[in-house]
Amino acid sequence: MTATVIHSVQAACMTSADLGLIKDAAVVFADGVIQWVGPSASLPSDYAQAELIDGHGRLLTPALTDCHTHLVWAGSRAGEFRQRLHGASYAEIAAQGGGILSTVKATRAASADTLLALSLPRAETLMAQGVAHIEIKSGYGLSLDDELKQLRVAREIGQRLPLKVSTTLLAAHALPPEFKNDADGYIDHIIDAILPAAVAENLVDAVDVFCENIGFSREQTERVFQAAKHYGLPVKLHAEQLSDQDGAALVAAYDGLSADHLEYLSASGIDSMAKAGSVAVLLPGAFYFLRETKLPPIQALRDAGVPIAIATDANPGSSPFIQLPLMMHFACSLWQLTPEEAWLGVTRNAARALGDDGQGTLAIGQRADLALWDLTAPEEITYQFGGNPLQSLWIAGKNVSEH
Ligand code: DI6
Ligand code: FE
Repeated sequence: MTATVIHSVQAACMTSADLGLIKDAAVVFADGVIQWVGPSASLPSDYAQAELIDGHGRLLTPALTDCHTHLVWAGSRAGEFRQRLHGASYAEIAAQGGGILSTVKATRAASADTLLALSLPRAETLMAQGVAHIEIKSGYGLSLDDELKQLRVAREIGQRLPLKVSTTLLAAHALPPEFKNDADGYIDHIIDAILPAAVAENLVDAVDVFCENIGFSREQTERVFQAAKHYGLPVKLHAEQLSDQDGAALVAAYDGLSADHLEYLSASGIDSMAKAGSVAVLLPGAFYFLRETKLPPIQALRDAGVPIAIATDANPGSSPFIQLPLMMHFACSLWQLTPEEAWLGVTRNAARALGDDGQGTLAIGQRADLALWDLTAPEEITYQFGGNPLQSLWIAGKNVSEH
């Protein structure tokens, strides 16, 4: 086994709240796994034969994880952006058959090949920013064939690119026209047809629901969670984005990996999440783009010790951003997350939100997903806007920068 040593770096190990910084560090990996981390001066002599990479004092971190995206879609909603700037609300546009359903129409009309051609560059864009692991949700198909089509494209992205893709079935994202006025009937269809077929093809790593006054009720959400549990699949939830439906407590009761959005999260919801160990996935892109004013309860989440992750929510309607470092900047500038919290939010806590516990840290035994940045301090990435400081990216020990 040939080991690789990246030395003379400032390493942010993400092993503690202060990021576990080591000033002049070396990181050793072999066979795709981290073998050693510590001060360059203490590097064991066993690695004398290793391939050496001089980091020239730059910042080395775990590669990033984008733990909440809707990356596979067709069509554009720029017209709705314009409508909103002329005074219509997101909920009004949805009620008129626009919103999510307009993307459903375009996604249904697109072939799998077309969807792949549209989505692959989005995943490559994230990789170019230092992202090694992304979650991709379905939810723009809303029929058996179209949900499977979206999930197959998501899996295909993971095969075409070196990055890791976790798939999430979000068939309960909106009510399809075929089930107008019959939300319970659609939930039956998800449970009886869509979920079993997706599981049979190994297309599902987790199950999600849009629990909202313009989405699905708590009772309907729970029925989907029961079905997920039957298959041994972990759950997560779009919760408390536009109103408080007590969804976070529900997903916590099912040992959910995460509750996502959370602007309207209550104190009791926070308490349930803390007890269950569910991650709070915050999505500042949607908050910003929908021009929301209600902030997620960040101080209360901190006080309760709920791990906070940050993701793009990349989608054409509420967060048309394929830019994870920008979300770190938004989280800091709009919500006063600290740069340390933003970093943990796209590394260790984001991995945990996908059930990939321990990943997103520079620690022995973890997958060697590493990012080398042309930066001298971690806070620089949360402060600047534009440009791309990524110098090199390794995924499972393979340098993929030239991909
Ligand atoms: N919440 C969101 O922010 C996205 N889905 C959801 O449940 C929006 C999706 C869209 O508008 O297309
Ligand atoms: Fe979302």
